[in-house]
Amino acid sequence: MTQRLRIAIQKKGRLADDSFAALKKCGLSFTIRGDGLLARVKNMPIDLLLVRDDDIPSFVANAVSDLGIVGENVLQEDILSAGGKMALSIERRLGFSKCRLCLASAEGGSINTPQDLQGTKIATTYPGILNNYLRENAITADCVEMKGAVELAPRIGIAPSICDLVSSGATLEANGLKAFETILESEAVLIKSAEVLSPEKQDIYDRLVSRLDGVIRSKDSKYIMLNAPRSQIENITKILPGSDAPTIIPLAGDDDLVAVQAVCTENVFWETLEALKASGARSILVLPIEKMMS
Ligand code: PRT
Ligand code: ZN
Repeated sequence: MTQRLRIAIQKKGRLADDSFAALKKCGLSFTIRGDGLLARVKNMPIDLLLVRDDDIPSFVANAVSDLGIVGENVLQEDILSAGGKMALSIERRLGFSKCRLCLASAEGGSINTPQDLQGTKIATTYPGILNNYLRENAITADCVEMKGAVELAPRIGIAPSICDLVSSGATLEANGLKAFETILESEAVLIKSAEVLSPEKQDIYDRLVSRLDGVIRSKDSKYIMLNAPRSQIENITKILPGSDAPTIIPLAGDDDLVAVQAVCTENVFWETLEALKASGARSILVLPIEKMMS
């Protein structure tokens, strides 16, 4: 029987949709049904284990699943509560589900810097990361562990400050709180069990990761096409963000103008187009790139 690579992903929540989308962009075809714990990928020997995000690191460390997609915040917390080590490795940073684990306190209150935390209480769902931070910064404070709704802690008198995830900042603002320190910048990561994969699974893994690299790289990449005076090629190449040597094509019936085409691996902003135009570029087109393989 063919061996199937198993990837643990969040079933429902803030990580789930982006994880599904990333895998679909890698060409995996699957359907997620109601209560299923396992989704079978139809066109590759891969199964998706659909679980709560908190279970993903331990499933991977125990080789219940070969791979997992999880937020670094959950991963770091689990590693710290496991004594600093788990039998897994981070293979790729995936660039989605970005958020910050922050210290926050009442707007206009007396706690405005990490030093102000000395001798106070801090409410959090991340006691491992928080205690580690406090230790490293020689701050003595009491960590009050909560399972959720941490943003309510100051208002109901549990603790004057909190340590919680922030993305847009709207939740803090709605609760009269302000962030004054970031203790972890988090994004989704691909993790892999330390257990050695069978050659068959290794093969599937290599194919998947090479596709994933293409997806990650093409995310901010654009294909730029423009016409420019031949004398300006050097200037224009310098302006194109993160591009290798562009392709230069002569234009029929015109000795001065050339067509320039390049893959830009960094974001192309309006400012870039304005700078290109100021250097004599015309008919500038910016196209999305769907897939990349080097
Ligand atoms: O059910 P399960 O256990 O799987 O999910 P969960 O409820 O534990 O987690 P979920 O789905 O809420 O989040 C999954 C992961 O998404 C987190 O572990 C983070 O890695 C990532 N993520 C990204 C976030 C946020 N952004 C985020 N904003 N997780 C939580 N939040 C919460 C935060 O706790 C706070 O309550 O959103 C609120 C703040 O958001 P803003 O936009 O108002 O600042
Ligand atoms: Zn969770």
